[in-house]
Amino acid sequence: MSDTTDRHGRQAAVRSGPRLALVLVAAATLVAGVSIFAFTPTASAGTTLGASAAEKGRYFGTAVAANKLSDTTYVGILNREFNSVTAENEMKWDATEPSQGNFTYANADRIVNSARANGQQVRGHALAWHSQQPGWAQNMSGTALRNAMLNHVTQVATYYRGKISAWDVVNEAFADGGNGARRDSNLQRTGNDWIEAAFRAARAADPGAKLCYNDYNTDGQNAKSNAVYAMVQDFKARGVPIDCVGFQSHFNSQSPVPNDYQANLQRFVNLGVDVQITELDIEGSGTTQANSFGRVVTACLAISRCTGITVWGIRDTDSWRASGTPLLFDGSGNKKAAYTSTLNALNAGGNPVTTPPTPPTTAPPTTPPGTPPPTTAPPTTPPPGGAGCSATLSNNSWTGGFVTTIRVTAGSAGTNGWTVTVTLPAGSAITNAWNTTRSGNTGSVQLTNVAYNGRLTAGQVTEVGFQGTGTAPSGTPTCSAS
Ligand code: G2I
Repeated sequence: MSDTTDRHGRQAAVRSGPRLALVLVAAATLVAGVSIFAFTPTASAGTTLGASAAEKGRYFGTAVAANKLSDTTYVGILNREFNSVTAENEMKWDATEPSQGNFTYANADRIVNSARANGQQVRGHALAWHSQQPGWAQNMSGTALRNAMLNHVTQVATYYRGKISAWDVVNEAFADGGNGARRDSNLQRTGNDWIEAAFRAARAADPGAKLCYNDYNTDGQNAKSNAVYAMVQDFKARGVPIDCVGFQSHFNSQSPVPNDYQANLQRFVNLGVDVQITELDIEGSGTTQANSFGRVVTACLAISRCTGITVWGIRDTDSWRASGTPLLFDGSGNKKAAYTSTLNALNAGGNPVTTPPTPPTTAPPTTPPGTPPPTTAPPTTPPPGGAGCSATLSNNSWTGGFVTTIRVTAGSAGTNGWTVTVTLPAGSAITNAWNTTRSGNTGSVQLTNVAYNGRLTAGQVTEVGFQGTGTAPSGTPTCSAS
């Protein structure tokens, strides 16, 4: 993530010089009452959306459709203006697991590979959602559906591990209307804890990705956003892994930008999560539309943990509601007034991002570069595990299920390979595992290294994990090295 930010930030600084004065004047004119002297002394004005956002430590992204990556106008704007992308449909359940257990990533990979080649980060959208489920999942219920959903979350997040800045782990799980209830769906009918189970599975699969809850009609304070707020508050209190809340921000004349938009974002930040604008589009045209985009961007930039903005498409004709002309570029790819107000608001705003680092990853400790190999005799106290290896386990549990992380530590001789034995309580079963090959799924289960994590140097640590139904294992697993 920071690579992207740095890269675009530096590009911005280089590119912006000759046009700086012009853009500053434009910004000052648009944002009445905001003095240009409010800029920090080193700030320069970005000339693209991504570069300008990067100067404030943020990203500016767009939804991308894989079948448009051969459209040169589309790709030209994409790679000039944006430093984050979201797959519009290609990472959804129906696209990635069309039949149960068969995962297809070709279209999503086209988007991810394009993004990586162009220094753009990728938001993952969406792991668990009532809509755009494959037919086989639509017809499932109960434990079978719960396990299928958790397996889906685990498989997709594992496949893209290390490539996703933030996942929409759960999308649109609350009902519209006045009572703040959960949306009825096959997933909801598997039990109210399906959302936290999905978040736990996502964290175990990709510990480096920020994990977001994402929804619409939550952009101001109302019964629905109050219900999401209460869920996030509860998750934070109970240690359920959640890092961010996405506000889709689909606006039109019936559903305009709420007056308390910024206040609503801020109250979520006050719970200890980042906020992101995830699917911004605003139907309309001309100055009215431009002002609305400016308000949204200004609100985000005023909030130190509003980490980025994604618009839901590039040209009006790319939009899921094209007739509302809700985007920043017209059908020919020309910049609209809404583009100019968005860029000006990015250049004029606000507070730099201050957000805690992403959750710790499980990379093994590395020896600092240049450290000479030890010349003294081997230590008399061998590392944990002696010449073999040792293992510990930790659990994230919920009613009826768990995710277990196993830490394997090599002993003083290092390992060429290892096997950990864990005993599951009666009635418990492993549904899937990662970074390991397992024998069996109940009772005494052996977990063996895979190709890339068998060779460990003395004291080196690697982590593997599994997910299961029933009660989590406890105690200390045994470890044998080869
Ligand atoms: O509906 C707007 C967005 C609301 N929030 C979640 C987003 O995931 C959602 O995106 C839209 C896509 O922009 C549309 O492109 O989700 C729609 C489906 O709920 C997408 O539409 C679907 C069409 O309904 C399908 O007929 C079509 O096969 O796109 C599919 C792929 O082009």
